[in-house]
Amino acid sequence: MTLANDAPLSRYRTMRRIRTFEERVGELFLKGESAGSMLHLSIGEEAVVGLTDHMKTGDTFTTHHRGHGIFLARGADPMRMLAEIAGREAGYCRGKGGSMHIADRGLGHLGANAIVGGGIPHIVGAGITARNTANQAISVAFFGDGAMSQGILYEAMNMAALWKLPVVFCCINNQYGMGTRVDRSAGKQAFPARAEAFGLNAVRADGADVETVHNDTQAVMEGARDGHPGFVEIDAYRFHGHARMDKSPYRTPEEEAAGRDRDPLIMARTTLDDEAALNTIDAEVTEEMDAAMAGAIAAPVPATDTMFQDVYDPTTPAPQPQRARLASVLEELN
Ligand SMILES: Cc1ncc(C[n+]2csc(CCOP(=O)(O)OP(=O)(O)O)c2C)c(N)n1
Ligand SMILES: [Mg+2]
Repeated sequence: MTLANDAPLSRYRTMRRIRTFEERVGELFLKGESAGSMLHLSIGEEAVVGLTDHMKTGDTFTTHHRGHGIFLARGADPMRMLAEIAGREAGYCRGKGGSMHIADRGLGHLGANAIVGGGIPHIVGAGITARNTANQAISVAFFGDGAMSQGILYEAMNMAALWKLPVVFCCINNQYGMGTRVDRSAGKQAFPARAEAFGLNAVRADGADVETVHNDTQAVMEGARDGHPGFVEIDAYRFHGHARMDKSPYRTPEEEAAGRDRDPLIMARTTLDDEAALNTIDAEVTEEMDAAMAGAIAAPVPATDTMFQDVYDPTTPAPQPQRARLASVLEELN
């Protein structure tokens, strides 16, 4: 294998890890092992790896509610992620954050956020820190097309441009915000032009092809490191429903088939054209994710007397009404 081919193959592996991980998340729910049903799968959006491959150790990021794949691409341990989603003590937030509030400062993950657009302003703060400490880090906010209609995005882009912050706003446009197609929520879909109007470098990349995403986002990512904030739109398709319970009755089978035809994994397989190497990667990833799944399911849940730890700031008064209520429920059960 040539060196030049290593990076695309490694990007394929990361995309395969995301795809298989998300399939296991779905299985976790079916087995009744997930903590809740609001699980948002990023299947179809794996080509974001083309952008995350421009990030380095020390860079920070925030994600929206559909951020499992991004965190995996930034080095997350799939067992600890599945444990978090399953509400186990071994999870990244000791099982108390779950899929939509996962965070890990060590890996630069400043937090997933269930509020549409909620994680966007945080990167302005992270960008100020990076600029003031001159640590060469960039901060990236990942969000969906739904956040393109949130006012906070425009305040954040303006401040980033004004203060020349090393940040990138990355919109993963999967064509839907819950059941609303993007052309019914955006007056005009020229999203990069909106960012350019604020003074950002901006680009739209084809999310069906991870190598195109990688090439087309390079200048914006490098520009951000030099203090010129950027905006990237990755054009993708949400393969499944909004969350586990959504069967997408608002989409036609024809539309879904056409959307799933733009599969970044199939595109990468075709481009790489190395059946044996790709099949080996697939088998290794299956083994890795099966082990992660088994480890997460076997992990213990947090002890009930730690229920409020990590949830409330230790300096705030204890939440007595909830504690008392919980104690009485537990007493009844015992
Ligand atoms: C401020 C706010 N409004 C509404 C919701 C309910 N909500 C949850 S996800 C979602 C759709 C988000 O769509 P998008 O930003 O495109 O992300 P996607 O789910 O497609 O990844 C909505 C409206 C919310 N969580 N926050
Ligand atoms: Mg969307």
